[in-house]
Amino acid sequence: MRVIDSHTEGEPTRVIIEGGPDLGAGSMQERIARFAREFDHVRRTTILEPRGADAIVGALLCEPTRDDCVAGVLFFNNTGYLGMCGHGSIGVAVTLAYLGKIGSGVSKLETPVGVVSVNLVDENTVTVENVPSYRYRKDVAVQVPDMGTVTGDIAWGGNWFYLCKESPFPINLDNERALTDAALKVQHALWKQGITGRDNGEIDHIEFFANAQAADADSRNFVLCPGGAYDRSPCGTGTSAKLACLADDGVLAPETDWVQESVIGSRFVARYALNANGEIIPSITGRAFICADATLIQQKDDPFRNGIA
Ligand code: PYC
Repeated sequence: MRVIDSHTEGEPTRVIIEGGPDLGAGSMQERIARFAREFDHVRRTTILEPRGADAIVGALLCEPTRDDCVAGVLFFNNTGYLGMCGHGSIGVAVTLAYLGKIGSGVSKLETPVGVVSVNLVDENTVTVENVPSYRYRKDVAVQVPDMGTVTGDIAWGGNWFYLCKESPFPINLDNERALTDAALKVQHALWKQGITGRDNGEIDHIEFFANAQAADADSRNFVLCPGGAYDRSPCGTGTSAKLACLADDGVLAPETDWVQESVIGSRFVARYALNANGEIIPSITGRAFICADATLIQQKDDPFRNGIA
């Protein structure tokens, strides 16, 4: 398989551009279900060691079903599949530009949770206009072993998030292990106590927030992804979920910048518009850089050709 690796504000994306599975011509939801059912070994080969790493989000490009989209995109990670991925969409846009498949300006991508647009501002800078995002429940308490009662909001930004206004530890890389362990405990407690998003959607991303470190940023976050890795970027879908909460609380007006710092100090500039139905449409701007243009090889006798599961 030929892959292009990039990172978006530190968070890696690996786009399969040749040799990936043919998932047929169904809807994006049907194709991602087929990917999971019949080709999960491709996900594992692409993301897991010895060829990958836990933090990588993979993207498989396919033919879109809609004429107004340049590509269909299916995102996956070390544990399964994602409906949408903000940093990944920025990585896909920069990859398509690197391959000469898109130029500056707006292009649309079809994902399993809807159409997102990517505006290539320059070869590295992209603004993603995400799917409608909303807060589902505010101030939901969960009992967490060793942490007591934790309170957070449940919001959708293309994935389901539980957003805690307070962080159990200062958000910096020295505390990465402690933050990861705490977020894993919250994630498991939500699962155990049957707390879900709308339609029983599994809440698989956890966010802790704290004050920003840079004077010109609004907030700093730590984001736990479904497979236990933390997001090196401020998380595009997570920042969309945050915007939905801020909008619902009436503390961020439409078309106002919100600068979200990540645990490594990288940043997204985010804002939202209201569509005709009064829904929040987040826009996330960040930068991605190409790191590798590579071929993944599987030799037939390699016992780990499908990854170390
Ligand atoms: O940027 O939306 C995002 C994302 C989700 C998981 C990792 N990054």
